[in-house]
Amino acid sequence: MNAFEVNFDGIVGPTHNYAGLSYGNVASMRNRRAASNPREAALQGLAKMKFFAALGLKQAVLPPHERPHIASLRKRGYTGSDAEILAKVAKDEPALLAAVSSASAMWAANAATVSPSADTLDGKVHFTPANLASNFHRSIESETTARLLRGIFAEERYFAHHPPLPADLPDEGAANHTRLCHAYGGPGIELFACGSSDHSPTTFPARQSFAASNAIAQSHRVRDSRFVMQNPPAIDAGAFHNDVVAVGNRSLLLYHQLAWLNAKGTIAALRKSLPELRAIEVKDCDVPLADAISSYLFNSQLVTLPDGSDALIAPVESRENPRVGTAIDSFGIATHFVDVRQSMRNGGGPACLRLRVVLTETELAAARQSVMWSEALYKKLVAWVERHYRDHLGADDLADPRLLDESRTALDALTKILRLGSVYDFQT
Ligand code: SUG
Repeated sequence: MNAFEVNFDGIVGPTHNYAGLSYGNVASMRNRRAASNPREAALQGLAKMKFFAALGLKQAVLPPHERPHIASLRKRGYTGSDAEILAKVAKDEPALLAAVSSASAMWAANAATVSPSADTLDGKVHFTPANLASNFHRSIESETTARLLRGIFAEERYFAHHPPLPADLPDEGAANHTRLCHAYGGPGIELFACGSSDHSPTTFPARQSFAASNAIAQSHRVRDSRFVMQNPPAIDAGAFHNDVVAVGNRSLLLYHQLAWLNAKGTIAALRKSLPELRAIEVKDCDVPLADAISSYLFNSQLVTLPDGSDALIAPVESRENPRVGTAIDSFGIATHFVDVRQSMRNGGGPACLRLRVVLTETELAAARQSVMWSEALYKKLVAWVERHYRDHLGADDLADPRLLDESRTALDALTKILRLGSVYDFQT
């Protein structure tokens, strides 16, 4: 059956800011309290999607989440009107306000793990929203993500939705999940990268647990799942997700030499099932981990163009690093560069911004069409961003009650553009 990879990109939300919330994510830590530009961030994301669609790739959008998330504050004991709650949390717990204001849902690679129907025993596409339990500001995404995915992929004949895993099984979604296959519509091997219980990083935490990856592989009824352990020194260098040190698409796998424990054994085993596997190892002497992480080379999107050729969509930062540039030249893959600098400053590159969903033609037709990309939708979204988004946000602005109103007005308008119905807490 003919199948496609559809990239669902998270639209950057109106409260995009730099709060230094992610321990182990070096860009997030470094840019703490820098001023952000939400308008530019959202437009950069939309420009990337437009570029993808122009390459002939299938593109779709996921809306931002409601932020600041007053419902999370109420769960933590705050009472009164929304404006009163905002004033109180700004005074008593500014770090909590920053956490409930993060636009981190833009990084849709962390929204869920998706297993295409060709990989699963029941022939359905399976979804598990990530619990993102390692960071509070991210953990509050899973409920809305679950609601959105159920709304977009509603047809029970084709789609199976699982609840997020319990918090003691930390799960970061597709950022640690790579599907390798001969053709999108044929059976795939699902490779899960996770922290090793025997070898812990010394500085930063491993965010993905083996127990979580294993639970997902089981509940999705994946025919062929494999597990590879993240290399603790890579996590300590800032590879908080696997997609910071590896990327794969169909039978092409690009990975850093220090990404995994036992990379060689893993590749050899994969090759037994997928003989045409082309695994490109980038040596640490050519691109040291620090350069891989600062340039986000591996956070490129590796895609198959309509003519069957491969293309790499890399962040502009990787062009600016000579060692990385030389490595890219050696791959022999057509490479395009995109500017998502606003997101990059929080540790989110091109690949972080999208959730890959492989769908057959029938499944694609059964999904909600109003979130699928078109030139008309692009124009509407640009006008919407220009109308509702600020071009400057500092840490103190998060306490501004007008920002809450502006964000809600913007999201209310967006649900109409995307014809999503009421998906936010403030709408119910
Ligand atoms: O979870 N940054 C995100 C970046 C996620 C990148 N995603 C992938 N690699 N797939 C994170 O660390 C920073 C927010 C702040 O500091 O304001 C943040 O959440």
